Amino acid sequence: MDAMNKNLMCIILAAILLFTGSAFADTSIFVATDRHAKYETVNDPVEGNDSLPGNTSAGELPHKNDRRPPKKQMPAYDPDGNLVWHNHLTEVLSLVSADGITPEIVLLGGDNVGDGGDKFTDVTGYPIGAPYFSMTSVDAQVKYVFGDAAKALYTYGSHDIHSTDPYESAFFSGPVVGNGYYIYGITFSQMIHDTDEQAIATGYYDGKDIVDRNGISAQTASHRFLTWVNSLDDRLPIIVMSHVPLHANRGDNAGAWTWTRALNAASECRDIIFLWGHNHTVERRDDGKTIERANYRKLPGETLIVQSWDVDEAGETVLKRGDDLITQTETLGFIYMNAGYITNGVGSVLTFSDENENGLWDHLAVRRYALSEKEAAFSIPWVVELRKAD
Ligand SMILES: [Ca+2]
Repeated sequence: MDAMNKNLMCIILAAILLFTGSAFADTSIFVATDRHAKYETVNDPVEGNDSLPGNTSAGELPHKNDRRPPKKQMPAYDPDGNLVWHNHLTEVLSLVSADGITPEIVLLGGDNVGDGGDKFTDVTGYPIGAPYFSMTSVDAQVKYVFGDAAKALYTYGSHDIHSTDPYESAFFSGPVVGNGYYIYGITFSQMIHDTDEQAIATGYYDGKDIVDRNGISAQTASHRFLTWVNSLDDRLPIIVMSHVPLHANRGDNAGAWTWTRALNAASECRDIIFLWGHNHTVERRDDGKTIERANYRKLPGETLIVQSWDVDEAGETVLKRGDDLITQTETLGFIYMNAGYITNGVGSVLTFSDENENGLWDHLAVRRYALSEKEAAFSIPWVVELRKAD
């Protein structure tokens, strides 16, 4: 389809929506990544309590002396009311609730783990700090604040390998229908290059998401994404949650170029907001030297340097994982934003509004909720116009 026909299709779809849409009140989504719960306790030791459903086994707990001092943290509860891990999730969610906001969806983008330090390794022996844990403890925190009013969605991150839950019931990828928008989840393995699928077959990567029905590489997953987008008869916005970012820095997202082009193609007819976590160097926003600070938020029209790959003379794909990264510079058609790190006490609330009451969202306001004053200084709301559905 050439560009003119595509624009024509956009206009026709918009006209249909104008006559079928209905007005609805503002709606919000809470987004964050990287929960990284600690073994720390406030006043109720977890050690020895092996009755917590799917959450601990005594053999997986570190020695008491390994525990770091308690910080100002609210407790997390499992569905039976037992005190379990401690992290900032309930605290940040409580800030949102105190503001009178009950989000329609709580969207957490991976690394939902407890903190195992260096005690747990992946199949290559690399320490990934991923103890056994249950997603019920994460779910309990969301319910602790919002009850059943907020639907919780979790994408799979690089530290979630020892989740004791079945992958399909605990995590999601692909599309979820929201109130006048879509959510789209991308798992950790869906950001790798398809050459690495062979590595999965030989056991190089064994994350739980290798069973994901929406693909286990950027190539297969982004193809399914575009197939889904092209099947839609609307132009509603999409909130994309990927644990791994697109910008090149750590050498661990060789599928980023593939996804960037797919998201740009989809952005021709609809507004897309891409959210990410994983790269913790972005947490230190006062560190002017980090190259990631410039990638904290990008708007359509700005450029992003993404990790890519080469093809050698024999036609074989060349991937680089170290400092000698292979990159491409792409102009973004979509909004690119760090979701916030629960580890650091930061989350974001995205609020859609329909000022002209035509049943389509006109603006998206993004607000940070942060436990520390330093991060709160970045919480000034910013608003983008959602033009493409009209
Ligand atoms: Ca509107």
